[in-house]
Order: sequence, then C-alpha cells, then structure tokens
Amino acid sequence: MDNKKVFVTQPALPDLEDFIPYIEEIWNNKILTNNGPFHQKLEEELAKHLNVPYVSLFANGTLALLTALQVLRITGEVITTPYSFVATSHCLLWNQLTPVFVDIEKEFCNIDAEKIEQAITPKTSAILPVHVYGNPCAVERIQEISDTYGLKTIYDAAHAFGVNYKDTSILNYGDLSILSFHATKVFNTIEGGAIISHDLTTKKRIDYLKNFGFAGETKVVALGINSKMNELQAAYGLLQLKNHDRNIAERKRVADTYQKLLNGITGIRLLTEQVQTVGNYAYFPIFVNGDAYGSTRDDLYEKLKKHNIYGRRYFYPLISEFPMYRGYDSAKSHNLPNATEIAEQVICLPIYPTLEEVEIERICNIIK
Ligand code: T4K
Repeated sequence: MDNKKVFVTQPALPDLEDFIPYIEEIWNNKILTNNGPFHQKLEEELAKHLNVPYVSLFANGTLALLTALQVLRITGEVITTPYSFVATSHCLLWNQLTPVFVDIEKEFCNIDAEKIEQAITPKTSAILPVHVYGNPCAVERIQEISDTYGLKTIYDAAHAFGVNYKDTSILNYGDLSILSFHATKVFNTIEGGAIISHDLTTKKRIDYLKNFGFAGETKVVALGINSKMNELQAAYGLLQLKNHDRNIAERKRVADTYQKLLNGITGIRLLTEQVQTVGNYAYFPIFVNGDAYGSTRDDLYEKLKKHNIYGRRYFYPLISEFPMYRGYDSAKSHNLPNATEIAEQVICLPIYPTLEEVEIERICNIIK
C-alpha cells in the first residue's frame, strides 16, 4: 500500500513532443551556446514574467552568486545567514570573503534584520540574506541598514522565483538578486540560474563576467569565468515558462491541503502566510517540537522514510556547523540560538505540481 516513493520534490516536465521543435531549431541553426537566440529570448521573457529590468542567465545559481559578488567588487566581511543551502556561504569563501553569521527570526526563518547592525565592523562591505522557502526577508529594514552603513545587499533569492511583495517582484529589492533554476526549483532549466540587475551598465558587467570577462572580440575587461547557460537549457526554460502558472496553481493546491490537514496538531508548527506577499509554494516546511509532539523530529523523519516519504531537513545541519565554517566566532551556536533550534525541528514535506491528494492525505495521516 505504501510502496510508492514520494520525494521532497519532482520536477514538472513539459511534454516531450513539445520540446522537439525547439531541439530541431537548435539543430538547424547550429548555435549551441554563447548568448544564442534562445538564451536572449529567455532573458527577455523572464524579465517580462518576473517584472524586473534585467535578467542575466547562468549555468546554475551557485555561479550566479559567485559572479554577483565579483560584479559589486565585494571585499572583507559579508553578513549572512547560517540557515540556508551551503552554496550561499561557499560563494563567499570562493571569493576569499569572510562570512559573518547572524541569527534568524523564527517566524519565517530569515536573517533577523534587527541583529545585523551589531555584526557590522569596519571590514563589512555587504549583506547576503536569503529569502528562505521563498518568504521575503525584512527588505525595507535591510535597505535602511545598507543605506546607513554604505553596504551592498545581494539577495540569495534561489527559492523566490515569482514571489511578489507589496505589488512588485521581491527581486526588485537590494542591489542584485540571484535565482536558481535547478531541477528541484519551482521554475527549472535542469540546471540554471540568473542574476537580476536594475541598470544596463550593471547588466553589461555581469554579462562580461560570465563570459571570461570579454567585452568584444579581443578585449577582456575583468577576471571573468565561464558560467553561461546553453541553448538547450534556455529553450527548455522557454517551454517551462508556458506551464509555469499552472504549476504554481498546483503547488498552491498541495499547500492548501497540507494547511487544512495539519492545522492544529500539537507540537507541529506550520508557517503562516506573509502579509502583502504573493508566494510561490516552493517548499512546505513543518517544525516539530519534540516535547509537545511526543516524538522527535528525527523519529518522525525516519518514520516517514519507512513509509517511502522522503522529506528533507532543509536546513540541517546549519552552514555554520560545517568544518570550513565552524571556526568563525560568529558560527558558535550560542550566537545562533534560533537557527540552532529551527534546524533541529524542520522537515520539508513533499510539494510539487503532480503530487496527488491521496499521497498528501497519506503523509498527513502518518504525521497525525
Ligand atoms: N542558494 C540557495 C538558498 C539554494 O537553496 C541553492 C540550491 C543555491 C543557492 C544554489 O543553487 P544551484 O547552484 O543548485 O542552482 C537540492 C538542489 O541541488 C539545490 O539546487 C537546492 N538549493 C537545494 C535546497 O536542494 P539536494 O542535495 O537536496 O538535492 P537532491 O538531489 O537530493 O534532490 C532532492 C530530491 O528531488 C530527490 O530526492 C529527488 C528529487 N529530484 C531531484 C533531482 C535533481 C528529482 O525528482 N529529479 C531531479 O532531477 O540539493
């Protein structure tokens, strides 16, 4: 009865026959990469769809973030969150930057904006917050701090594709935002990512940096890297975009059913909807308070696995607990009490467009 394996996510795939004309076009014109026609078209279509000024496509979200830090010439210390996928901080170390971890708030699991100021030193040059699970950070407060101290803000918006806050894209906040289009994300190009920028000069610099620093056939203006998206992925992205609204509606259906069935269970906390926000239902985290629930998060996690339900503990362990980070003063758990507690409680339940009601009910019954 329980045989069907249910994973935390499953990419929504377009119909195969719909993809064939795109492949034929690529085969015919023989442009496979390097800012080809599908690449240009996807940048345009995404800018329209997301309602942002400029999109620069990347091979993945990690390279987008790595490059974003170069674009703004970030130096010294960068204030960030320990409660994220490890790529967030890895990009700092790859840029020889020092991560300074600040605790999260417990309501939405984002960096606690009220704790940022006390982490600023003369070496701080930027803030790198994450819109965790697609829920917006305290963007106005973070902007105020950035303005006051002359810092740059780069949002890791890997989870926040299509999220709107106060009638505009959440990607319009901060100096730059990065997106991930990995297969596990709400919008995917198999692997992929993007930097969102707000003026043409910055967009040009991003595009030089992702193509070895070339600004013309023979001119190299920066220590660039190769992080371009290829034509097959860009074409696949254009096709995905056509199905995107339907996919989000299906994700909402799943989230609504979970909300209805899991509401009110002692010891299980769900996230509330953020005010003035249109979300994307990218993740469905629950937080298990072991004492109140009667068994630990890990017991529930293992029990679900025994029933072939493969949730994930995003984000456990905290980034600050990994060997390359735990030596930093800011990584000590007494500095990060909320993040430490939340990382011990979280399970992200399966959520994706084709998840059937019967499976959701099965998952909720196990939890109940
Ligand atoms: N910043 C943040 C905040 C991020 O969350 C991420 C990535 C990044 C930056 C970096 O962006 P990218 O460089 O990845 O573009 C996954 C993803 O690999 C990663 O992209 C994502 N965050 C992270 C939160 O989750 P894993 O190791 O948990 O993925 P994996 O392979 O275990 O997949 C989870 C489940 O999804 C599998 O059990 C089955 C299903 N699945 C997965 C893939 C890849 C499929 O059904 N089909 C697939 O093709 O990291």
